[in-house]
Amino acid sequence: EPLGVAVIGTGRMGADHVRRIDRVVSGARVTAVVDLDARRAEAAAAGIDGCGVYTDPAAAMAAADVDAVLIASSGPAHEAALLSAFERDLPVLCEKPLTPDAASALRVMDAEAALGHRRVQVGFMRRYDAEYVRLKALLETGELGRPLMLHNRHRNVASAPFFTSGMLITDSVAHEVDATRWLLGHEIAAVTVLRPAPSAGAPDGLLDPQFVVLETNGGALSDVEIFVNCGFGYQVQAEVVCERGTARIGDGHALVTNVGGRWGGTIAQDWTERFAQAYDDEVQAWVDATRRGEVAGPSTWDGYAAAAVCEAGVRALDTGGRVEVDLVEQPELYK
Ligand code: ISE
Repeated sequence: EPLGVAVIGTGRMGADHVRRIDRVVSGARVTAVVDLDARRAEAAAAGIDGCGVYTDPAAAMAAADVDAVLIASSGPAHEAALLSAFERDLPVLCEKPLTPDAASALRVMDAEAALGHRRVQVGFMRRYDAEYVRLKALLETGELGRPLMLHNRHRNVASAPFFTSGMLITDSVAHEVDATRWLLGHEIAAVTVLRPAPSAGAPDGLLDPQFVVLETNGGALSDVEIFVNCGFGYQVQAEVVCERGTARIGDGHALVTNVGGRWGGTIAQDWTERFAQAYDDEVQAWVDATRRGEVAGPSTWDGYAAAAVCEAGVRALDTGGRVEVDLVEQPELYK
């Protein structure tokens, strides 16, 4: 029996995940879609045999053919959906951010801990990207020595109209927060945010780009250029500098052309393109683990830690100062 999945939220990511489960992933089918906008939900369900259409997440979760939940609604709606899933003890793949701030992430973590077992995989898809996976494997060999610095660049063509200056951190740099913690195996202890005069290409009032410095409890520095209105393409690059060598990913040199007196290649235009394979592998891994009765991948603790770091980052942006990150003690369940 394939896993029956309810997809909550049918915006850009949700609609992409519906297509993915329907056509790419094996062992699962979409049995329900949920959106506050019933017409959008209907459009997402069109062509999928027997797929229920709902406007209320809890109602979808109560359906007999729903075995698991993929949450892809907006960040502020995640907490309620997660708590409803816990009430039914349903496995969840929750898009990042887990929740928008540390206090709500903590409530979610407490509720999961009360179940006594993990139920949530958080959608930090970079952990499934082939280049990131190779970088982590290389670091783990120890060949390069201890990591000293990680330089990250994160560029989007254009930001959505609802994007705020804080969202450059909570929505975008959240990925580098997780990648830094995962690659280095450190927690992030403090955040500083610097910024140049905003780009003329950014919407009025949006502080874009920003330069974020993360200090880890393992004595490493991770810096992030976040530029969400760069205009030219979607780029995610990382270079780690270790005691005996460096390693770098994201140059996108898979295909280099020489033509008309120039050499070059193309640049992806958004994350669904750059990370297409990572999303496929992430969702497949979630389905496979769920069918085995297991939970793997980024945990609620990872989602909480990212939320706490991002919250400190937004304070650092607002105050111009260095803000320390205060994490609760890690519950046994996540060790
Ligand atoms: C978006 O929500 C994502 O998660 C993308 O990966 C990121 O590049 C973008 O900046 C975010 O807004």
